[in-house]
Amino acid sequence: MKHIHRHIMVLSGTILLILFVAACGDVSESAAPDPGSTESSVHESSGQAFAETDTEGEAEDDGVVVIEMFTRGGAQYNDPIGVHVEPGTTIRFVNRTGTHTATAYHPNNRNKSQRIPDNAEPWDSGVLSGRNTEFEITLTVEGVYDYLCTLHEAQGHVGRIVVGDPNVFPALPTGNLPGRAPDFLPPVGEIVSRGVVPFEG
Ligand SMILES: [Cu+2]
Repeated sequence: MKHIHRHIMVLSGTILLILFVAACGDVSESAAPDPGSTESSVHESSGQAFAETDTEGEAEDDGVVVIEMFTRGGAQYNDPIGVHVEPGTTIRFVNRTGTHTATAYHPNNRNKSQRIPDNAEPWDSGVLSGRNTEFEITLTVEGVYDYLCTLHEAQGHVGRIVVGDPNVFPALPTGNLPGRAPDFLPPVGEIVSRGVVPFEG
């Protein structure tokens, strides 16, 4: 019994250490983006400490919302697949497995049809191939944003972000999207009521 107790003590010490390291990694990570504009940047995360954090779309301490990108079980997807955030929120795409992009539906990006608010800056992460490679955007214009992975759009690797009031720029019909893309954009009502819509396959 005594032995088990000691084991638990050691274990919780280890967990505390991991949490501490993760927290420190976070602080150094969060060079705050200019809240007044839509900005993009790509940078490599420093590594293993970050891998311990799994935020599943919930806001971190610094208010950043994390969307993870996966190739797993023959599927390519983001988790969460839908989020509702306040204007000015920074979204951090983190590539966990496989090779992906996070790309706004916009004519600037491979002549895709526009599916983000009129005054919003389109973004394109470019190819994220390293594990834990990150890309951040800060979204200030209210409305519904649809984005895709340029490598796996037809397989349904797409996502939706609702910023503030969805009625400012409502969701567009999905009928013209290729392949399985329409199947993986959650309804705006579900995103707003749940806040975060996890990927469910
Ligand atoms: Cu992809």
